[in-house]
Amino acid sequence: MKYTNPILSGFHPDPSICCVGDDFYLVTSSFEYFPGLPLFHSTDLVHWEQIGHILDRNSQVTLSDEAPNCLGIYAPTIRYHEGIYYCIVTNVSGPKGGNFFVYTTDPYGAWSEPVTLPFDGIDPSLLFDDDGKIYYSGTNNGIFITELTLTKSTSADGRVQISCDHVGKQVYVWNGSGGSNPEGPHLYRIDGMYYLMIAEGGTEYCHMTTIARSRSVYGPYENCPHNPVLTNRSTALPIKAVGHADLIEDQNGNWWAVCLGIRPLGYPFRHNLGRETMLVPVTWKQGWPIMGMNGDGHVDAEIETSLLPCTETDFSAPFQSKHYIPGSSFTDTFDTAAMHLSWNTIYNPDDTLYEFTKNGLILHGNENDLSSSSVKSLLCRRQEHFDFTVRLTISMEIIPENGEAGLAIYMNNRHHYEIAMTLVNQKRCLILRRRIGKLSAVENIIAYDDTSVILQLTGSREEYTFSYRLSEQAPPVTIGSGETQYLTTEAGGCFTGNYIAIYAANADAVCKEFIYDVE
Ligand code: 6LW
Repeated sequence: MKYTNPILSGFHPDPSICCVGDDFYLVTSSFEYFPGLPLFHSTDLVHWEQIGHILDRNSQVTLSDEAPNCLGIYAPTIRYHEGIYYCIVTNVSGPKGGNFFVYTTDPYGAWSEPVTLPFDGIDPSLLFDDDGKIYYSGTNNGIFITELTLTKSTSADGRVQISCDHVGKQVYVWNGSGGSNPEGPHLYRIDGMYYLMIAEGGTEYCHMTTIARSRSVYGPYENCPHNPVLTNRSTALPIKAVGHADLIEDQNGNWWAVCLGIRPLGYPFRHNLGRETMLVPVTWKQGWPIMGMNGDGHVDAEIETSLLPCTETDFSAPFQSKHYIPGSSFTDTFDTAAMHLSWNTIYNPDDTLYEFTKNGLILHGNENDLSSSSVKSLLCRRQEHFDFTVRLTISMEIIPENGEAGLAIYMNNRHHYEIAMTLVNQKRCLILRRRIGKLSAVENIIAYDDTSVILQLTGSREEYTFSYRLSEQAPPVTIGSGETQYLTTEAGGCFTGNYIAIYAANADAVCKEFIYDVE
């Protein structure tokens, strides 16, 4: 049987996974986007459905505009122990940030309020040891391990409550195998040994996964003789920058790693989809993991294996699910106030900016446009494919001075291309604008009298192309395009991938239909 990487396309970095019976749960980082920590479920490790977000209430997380690009929710770890799911993570957001965990007995339901932990640094992980002890591993100029004492109680309404009563001494145990940026640790107890797996080399093209082991939790840790156990650095493989892995043993005793990786557009390497989630088979030899399809420590784009935990032999039929399948085509007519799972806001949402009505979603634009790093009227979803088409039916009865609303391909507030309805010289028009760092250009202005329009954005590896249509039946009229390569992490991004955004500024706009089409 063959599967393809990534298993989660688009911006889904720092994956962490747990196995509970026949079910797998996976979570990825979300940075400044809300809701935070998208949560996925699978029974075969290849097909994933999104069942929710772990941080979906304002009370759980503050992502204010004090936390601009590259801050916010970093590198989670998900674990299951004695009926409880735990997710531990860092909010890298100044004074309101820090390390914390949330928990639930039902991953399809609500997760708890945060339990904060008194550690500096990032990339926390938990190990529930066989002897009942609980260990925290984290990154703070090196990898440290400490013991946590958690107390479980039951509230009056029957809910489990967990507090952290005591933390032990932080012991620095390993600095990696010699690469830069030792980070992203996960500690495991396997066959009586402690294994500490980390990321090294930085999250760019030298990224790698390394491992060490010890009989004692606090070390000394012995470097794996064939480190890095996983890397695509200095190879011609199409997937690059693999690392930040988490290990899992499935119900059949087979081992797997999920890790992040990127798919550059071409040469020189630039990537626009962010860091994506990959799956690799793992075997063990003399107490060390051997990763990759051929045991060569690489992540291939196509992996042939007979070991997946499923009875299917052919993945060519489309995967069906009652939950949202990430990466699938999708139409939103905004007729329900419950926001579709694929939508994000930047920072916690300001509810006054979004109004669901029977006529569609009204975006109440505040004074902040796409280039503002403050809270703005913007809904966005990940760009999950190189090739896609998006159509947005949007109308504006009145356009105030400086008012505009439209459709954007958005990397961050300093890098975005957009088509919008606006006023130029008091006249209604469609405008195509591109901002790349400090450069900003109006590419085209088309006089347009109607109050309603279908805006279209088509993506390819080379270009983002913008068009409009007067109606579904009318052919699209192209008004311009921009190079994909300038909206890439290498050109001005950071830890996130590109988003497709609908937005309004200084105006109210009604969004009637949004179609993301990958056929
Ligand atoms: C994360 C670190 C990393 O905290 O990137 O790739 C950082 N590894 O471990 C942000 O995702």
